[in-house]
Amino acid sequence: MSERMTGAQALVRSLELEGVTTLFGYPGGVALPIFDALYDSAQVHVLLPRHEQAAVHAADGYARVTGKPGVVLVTSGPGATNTITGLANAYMDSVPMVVFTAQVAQSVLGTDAFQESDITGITLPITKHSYLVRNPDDLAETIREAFLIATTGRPGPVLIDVPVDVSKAEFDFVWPEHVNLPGYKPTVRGHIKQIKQAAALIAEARKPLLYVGGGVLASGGWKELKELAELMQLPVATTLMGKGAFPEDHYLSIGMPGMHGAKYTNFAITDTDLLIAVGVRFDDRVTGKLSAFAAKARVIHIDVDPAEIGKNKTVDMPVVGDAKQVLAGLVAELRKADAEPRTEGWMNAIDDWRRQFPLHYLHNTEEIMPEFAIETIQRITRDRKRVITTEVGQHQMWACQYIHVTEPRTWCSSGGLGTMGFGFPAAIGAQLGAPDHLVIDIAGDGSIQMNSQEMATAAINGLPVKVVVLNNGYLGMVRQWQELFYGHRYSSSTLAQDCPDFVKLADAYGWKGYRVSDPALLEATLREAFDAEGPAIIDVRVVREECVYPMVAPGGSIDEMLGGVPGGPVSDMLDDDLIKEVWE
Ligand SMILES: Cc1ncc(C[n+]2csc(CCOP(=O)(O)OP(=O)(O)O)c2C)c(N)n1
Repeated sequence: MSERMTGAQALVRSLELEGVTTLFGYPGGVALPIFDALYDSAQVHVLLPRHEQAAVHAADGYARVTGKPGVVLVTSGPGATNTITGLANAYMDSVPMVVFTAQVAQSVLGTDAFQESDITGITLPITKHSYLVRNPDDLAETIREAFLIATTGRPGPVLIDVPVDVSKAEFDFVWPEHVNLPGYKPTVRGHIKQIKQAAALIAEARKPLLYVGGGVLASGGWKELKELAELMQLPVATTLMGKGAFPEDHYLSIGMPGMHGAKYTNFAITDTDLLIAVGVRFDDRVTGKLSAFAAKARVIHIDVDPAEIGKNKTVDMPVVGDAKQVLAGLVAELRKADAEPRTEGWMNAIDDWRRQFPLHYLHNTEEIMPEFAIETIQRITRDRKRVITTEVGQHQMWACQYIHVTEPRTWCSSGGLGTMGFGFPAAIGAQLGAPDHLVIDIAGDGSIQMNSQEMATAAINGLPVKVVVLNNGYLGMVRQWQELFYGHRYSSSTLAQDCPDFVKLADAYGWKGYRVSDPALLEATLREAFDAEGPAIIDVRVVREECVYPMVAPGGSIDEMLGGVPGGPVSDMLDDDLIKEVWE
């Protein structure tokens, strides 16, 4: 049955029918008809951030913790262009999202009208799909398609550009019962022959290893992953995007591989005879020098996106399909074959490396070591329902190393794009999606300043997020590279620990603000802030020139790590010749 309404009302009705309850929106001229229609919605709650980039990151955080698509609405021109970093971030990390941009009227489209920008053109390479709606009759179907495309196969952001004449026009709204998208049929079920062959390889292998990424979380396949790992006693390395797909306190968990992975993780990958890659894309931050990555192994690659297979690494056994389904298929085949685990010796070897080369740092009773700060966060929150988000930089890598994620969808970090300024708005979105969780953004003093205006959003909306700033007065990761590879020439990487004064900033926004520089007071300060009722920021003054170790130099092979040997000052652990050789 049809109902007469405007395009803007139809858009809102379509969102309601898609089950949307939260929208991250920032208004402007040509978006006003849609915001006006939203004013009447009892279902869709609109969160007004202070910047459109933050709206998209918040929607991203919301999507990561809920598994539901994030929804954004912005105005044309600058509103639309401000979404670009957020879209690219979501695209790189395969996060489901539908972003509506309002557009100038079609009568002036292409004339450089006020606040016109070709947003579908600009975002073509960073969206899974995009639409320009030319007729109100197409709105509902477009929205249905967009939600389907965003959330199925390999998830990703879809953009819908809505000219103001379309949102103002009156027409007869009909909700399409079915969507038919010829040419869009993601392969969900893996090919049974390939699954059988992969299962046979797993049953035979002596040194198999699961290399697991965000695809497992996107597919909801964590239960099946655990079943497979336990059935065959397979060690599991989880990437930055895969954290939470397998409990990191499990005895089979061997942590994060790659540039700042533990030595034992990278040694295990270097020595494995069967790499079972699930929902990963062989990112260069993981593989280092590709020719040396798992060079002794046969490779099974399971991914829903066929374009990923063989993109970076030659694969022996591809399985295109949804990770959850393929993992379930592998478990079924291995059970049918009564396959027995054969990895005792292999796990012992990995445990030996784990004992010999644990993650470690030098303890300090005078000043707070950044690693100690993160270990403390881990220790005092591990039994709570929590979500950790991060910004980008050294603190992010230390968080990867020392935060042990045990529950799926409780970790949000910008993996592919590496976006400073992501973590705080993502925490706001995560808090909306998981209201009963303690949500903590682990930040650097550089990154937090990229979206600190959102302190207003959290305060006004009663979102009790906590921001822990590891304040080293530097763009620390840049400084680290300059220390190691540019002769300590700290060009444009020095900030000021006292500017801004984060405690005063907290006061300005109605937040609680804390500062701590004494290691003995760290735990109590964090506890007080985490237990405080509203949002809180903790300025943790840390040792300024600490480096993240171990480190694989860019382009180096992952078993040649700098630092990371226990005992003695870190500088003694670095092999200068190796740095030179790998870097040059
Ligand atoms: C938007 C953006 N700009 C620049 C960079 C490059 N970059 C990567 S890490 C980093 C420094 C981050 O500094 P901070 O947030 O203080 O964290 P720290 O490394 O000190 O822990 C920079 C500038 C980036 N990743 N994102």
